[in-house]
Amino acid sequence: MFLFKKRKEEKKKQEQTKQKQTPEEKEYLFKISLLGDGAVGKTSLRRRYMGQGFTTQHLMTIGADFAILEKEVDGIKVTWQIWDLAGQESFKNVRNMYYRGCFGALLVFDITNKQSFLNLDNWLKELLKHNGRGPIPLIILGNKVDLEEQRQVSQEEVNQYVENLKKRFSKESIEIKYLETSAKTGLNVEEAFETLGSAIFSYLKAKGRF
Ligand code: G3D
Ligand code: MG
Repeated sequence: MFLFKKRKEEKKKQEQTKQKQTPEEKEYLFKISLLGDGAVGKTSLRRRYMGQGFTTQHLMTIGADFAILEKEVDGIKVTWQIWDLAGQESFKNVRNMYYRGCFGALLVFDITNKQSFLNLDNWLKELLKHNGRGPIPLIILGNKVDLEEQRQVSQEEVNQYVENLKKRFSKESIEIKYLETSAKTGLNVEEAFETLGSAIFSYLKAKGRF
């Protein structure tokens, strides 16, 4: 009886300290997913961002990789859990685990491949269906901008798409942004993840979970 009471008191104390922690002292775990057709550059972007010193686990049964790394966002320590499809972009049986609980997503298309842009909506639909959290921050990435001369998707049409999404989710406290990247040259790759990280913090603040 006494032990039970003591444990309860300890737990209460722990919870109180947790509440008193400032954002700088708390530890954040951000699960995010890279979405988009095969060959748009998801894995390359992830590798480019992570550089050296990360661990990737391949989950063979679900056809996905996930990597864990620590990087600061807005001066706050964040443990990122970055999910990436392992070459099986149609993976009907595993999407639950892939999407469930994500705090944000990078929706990637290839600017030299129009169809990969048109398919973004399907990826988004999937995410919303299986995420279990409702709309979450989204960064749209037009990748392979180093191949500008082969461009098939204009910035105007992407901006239009983004504006429509913003209207669609105007009642939600989520940010949606568009960036053009190159996993080859590294252009905007850090920015893409950092922008998503900041957007996730804003989302958590709006939900009172910061
Ligand atoms: P995926 O994970 O979305 O399937 P990958 O895509 O990262 O495997 O990339 C598919 C191919 O596109 C790879 O070429 C990769 O090198 C290339 N790629 C990825 N990002 C860029 C980019 O920004 N610019 C250019 N020029 N190529 C890119 P290979 O030949 O290895 O299949
Ligand atoms: Mg890949």
